[in-house]
Amino acid sequence: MQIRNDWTIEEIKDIYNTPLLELIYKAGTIHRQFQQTGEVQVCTLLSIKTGGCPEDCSYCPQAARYHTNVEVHALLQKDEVMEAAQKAQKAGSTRFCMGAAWREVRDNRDFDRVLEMVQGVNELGMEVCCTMGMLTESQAAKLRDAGLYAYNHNIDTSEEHYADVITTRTFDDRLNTLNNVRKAGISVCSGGIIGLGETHEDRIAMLHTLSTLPDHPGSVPINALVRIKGTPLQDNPKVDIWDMVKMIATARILMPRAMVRLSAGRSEMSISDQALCFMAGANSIFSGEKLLTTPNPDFNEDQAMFDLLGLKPRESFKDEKIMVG
Ligand code: SAM
Ligand code: DTB
Ligand code: SF4
Repeated sequence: MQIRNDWTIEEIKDIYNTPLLELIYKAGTIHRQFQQTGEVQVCTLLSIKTGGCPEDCSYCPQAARYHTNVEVHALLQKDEVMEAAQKAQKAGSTRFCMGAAWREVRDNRDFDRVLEMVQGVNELGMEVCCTMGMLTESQAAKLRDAGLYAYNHNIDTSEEHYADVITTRTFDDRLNTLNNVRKAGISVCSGGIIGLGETHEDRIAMLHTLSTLPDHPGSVPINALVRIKGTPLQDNPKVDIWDMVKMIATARILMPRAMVRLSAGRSEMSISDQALCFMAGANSIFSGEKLLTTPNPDFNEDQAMFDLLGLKPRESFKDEKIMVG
């Protein structure tokens, strides 16, 4: 099977609507062809600048305009970040992702400090990722030069549903940043959230956008909405595990080489729920007691799950090692 960037909506709809067990089997088969089975990438998040964000993303606890329990915190110091990265690395994590509640990156002293953090974490031998909002081409180049491996920037939902979820920026703004990241030679990490009130067509359209980008993202996080008190989406229904499985399996079939990440929502999932996601082609998780601001399974819990399911953590920079060796 070839890697394709020309998927049509109709083709994706057919895959998405395949009877579920058949879909899991197909995705599992592709997973075996393109990925090392039994291997899961372990990533850890740290919120380096928390809350007070000017955007209105209706799912987000960090938007200043909603009254959530998130405590606002200015940009951390480099040594605090290094301590967290070292702790994550000791626990077996190979990718460290720093999140900032910014609309966009600005060329100021905070950005200079982030560049130093990127350099420091890269020197530990971890894959460094950032998620900080919109980026220009020259900012992306500076991050790359500092050692940034990946940049996370989710498209979140379909283009059509986007304005129902966020009004302070557009879907095109998102694509533009992804383009800047790609042009700088940084690995693109982009996915979305389910449970935002979207239809199945919206989910299919979101996967269409991701799988028809000039290059498939290196990683595709699939998040289940974490319902946060005080946000407009606080009373949305809990995401059904079968919907997560369907999204993961479809993403795996469309983008065979991507790391498909079972992202937010794991603390509300059983081990068997998560096992289904791994069978459907997920091969990456966030581990550590916190995502950005909400609880997540800690390293020990995940180690126990890995032992039970016979999974092992993926080593860092594996793609590069394959290319060289
Ligand atoms: N401010 C930057 C941005 O929006 O790109 C970076 C941080 S933002 C918190 C990163 C991503 O986290 C969002 O794009 C969204 O996909 C995800 N996210 C935020 N709140 C969430 C929630 N309550 N449930 C699931 N995912 C969430
Ligand atoms: C992604 O796709 N999900 C992560 C990470 N990339 C930045 C964030 C999830 C946030 C969940 C809510 C919170 O903890 O604040
Ligand atoms: Fe701000 Fe990002 Fe949260 Fe949107 S998702 S409110 S941009 S921190």
